[in-house]
Amino acid sequence: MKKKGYFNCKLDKFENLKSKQLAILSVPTITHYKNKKDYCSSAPKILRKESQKFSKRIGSWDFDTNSIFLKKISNVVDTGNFRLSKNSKNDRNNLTKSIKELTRKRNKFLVVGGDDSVAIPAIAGLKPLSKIHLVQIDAHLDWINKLYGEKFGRSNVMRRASEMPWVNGMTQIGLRGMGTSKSKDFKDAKKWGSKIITDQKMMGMSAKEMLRGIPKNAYVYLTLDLDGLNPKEFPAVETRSPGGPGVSKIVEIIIEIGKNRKFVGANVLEFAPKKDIKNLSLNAAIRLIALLLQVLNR
Ligand SMILES: [Mn+2]
Repeated sequence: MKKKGYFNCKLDKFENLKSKQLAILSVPTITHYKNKKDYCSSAPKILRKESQKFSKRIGSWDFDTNSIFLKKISNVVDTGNFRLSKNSKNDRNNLTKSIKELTRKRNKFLVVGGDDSVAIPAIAGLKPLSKIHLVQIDAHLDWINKLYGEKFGRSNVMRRASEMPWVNGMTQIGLRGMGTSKSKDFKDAKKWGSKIITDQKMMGMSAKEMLRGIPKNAYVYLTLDLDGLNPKEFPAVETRSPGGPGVSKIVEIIIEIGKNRKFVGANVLEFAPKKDIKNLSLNAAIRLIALLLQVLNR
């Protein structure tokens, strides 16, 4: 039997992508902190396999988008598993090159990870679009300059993004509790102009209010760290942060990004399969990936 991709979409080589097709890239990891264990590089394969069970639902009614579920799946191409070398700098460059090629040709894309470090080379690849607004959903600020001697790890994401001239703005949603960020990191983020919507602030806010202020002409990229979700709905993360938005709130935000905006791509990162409880997170991740495919593929 021929191998298939997410939701049984076509699985084909990156080189064979045609214009306007929506590409899925699976990236197990990129830049590991040397003192940390691997906890999510198996995620893309597990998610792909699970999503294939839902291919039976293609044609069902999707109540999130009020449309037929994955009606345009023929336009989606799974480009397989990103090949990693033993050198994270090489891997970053290769991923950035691939994403640059996509953005230059105006292909929309979804990156399935992998840990949050995957976001850095992905955002770097958005360069050809020149004006990008990032929407980050995360329990953490990720503005640390260097951690454990590394500048491209999962806690350095938004700091590195802020240094990219094509990143014009960012909205950071869901921050709470105490991460590893210091007050200087927070001050730098504010000074740079990041719009920070903490868990406390977002209570009672609609997605529309949260995203107000994103310039109408800007391209929007969503970087979703799944630990941004409430761990009672999404326990399968390395660092469980009590509180935070549930799946429904994330759905609302994704739908809102897709409205009247140039939504070019997204990444879904930090699913740590071994930490899951009764497939709660697996199911939630599948719903969010399906929604992103629906919204990006319009
Ligand atoms: Mn995080």
